[in-house]
Amino acid sequence: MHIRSAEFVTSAVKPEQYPPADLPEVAFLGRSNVGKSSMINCLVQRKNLVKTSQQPGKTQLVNFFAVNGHLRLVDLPGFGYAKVPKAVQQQWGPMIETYIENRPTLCGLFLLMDIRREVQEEEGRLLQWLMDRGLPVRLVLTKADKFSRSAALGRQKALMRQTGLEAENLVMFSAKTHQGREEVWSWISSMTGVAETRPQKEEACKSF
Ligand SMILES: Nc1nc2c(ncn2[C@@H]2O[C@H](COP(=O)(O)OP(=O)(O)O)[C@@H](O)[C@H]2O)c(=O)[nH]1
Ligand SMILES: [Mg+2]
Repeated sequence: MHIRSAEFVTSAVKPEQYPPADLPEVAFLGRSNVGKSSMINCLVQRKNLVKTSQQPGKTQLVNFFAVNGHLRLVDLPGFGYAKVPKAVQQQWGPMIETYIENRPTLCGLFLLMDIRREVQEEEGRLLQWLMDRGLPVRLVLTKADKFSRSAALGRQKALMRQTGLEAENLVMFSAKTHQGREEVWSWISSMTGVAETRPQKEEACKSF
């Protein structure tokens, strides 16, 4: 995907604060520290559009980013970080659930999992719940650069067994090497119906 523009739109905790439902959206979710913000930055080729953190559990809002003025990427709050106070943790489930159940423009979801970890019970339940909603869901195995290619393929097979997903519903991703970037964009295009938009001749000339 050729990125002509990528911008932060808004942060929300409840539907009244969401942007107007006028563009197709795809959402990213997963445990804190799994690499959601890094993945979005990699997709839009920006270092810091989304703040990444060594300190997990910072993103507690639904964050909307517009790409090329045609679609939005939605960074959902990370779950499962024990150091965050219980009261805050308890808001996350409903925040995610409210967005997923009430957003008419939501076209598909990416559930991120660290390729080095086993599927946790909460991830298994979440995956089932998402699939029960009939939304397209893809599993992204993040930080694939932590393994050699053959070890990563071994992990992919193990995670397919654990989740019952087929190979075409999984992708290995690395924000570091950009592995999986094109594949994820082609999924986003087919989920949203927003095809690759090439720069206009005029725009292409501007860079000279
Ligand atoms: N090696 C490696 N580290 C990554 C990758 N993606 C994220 N990280 C690191 O994992 C940590 C958490 O990343 P972040 O994107 O903030 O995760 P989030 O909490 O899910 O948004 C940061 O220290 C990142 O630098 C990746 O593809 N490869
Ligand atoms: Mg984040």
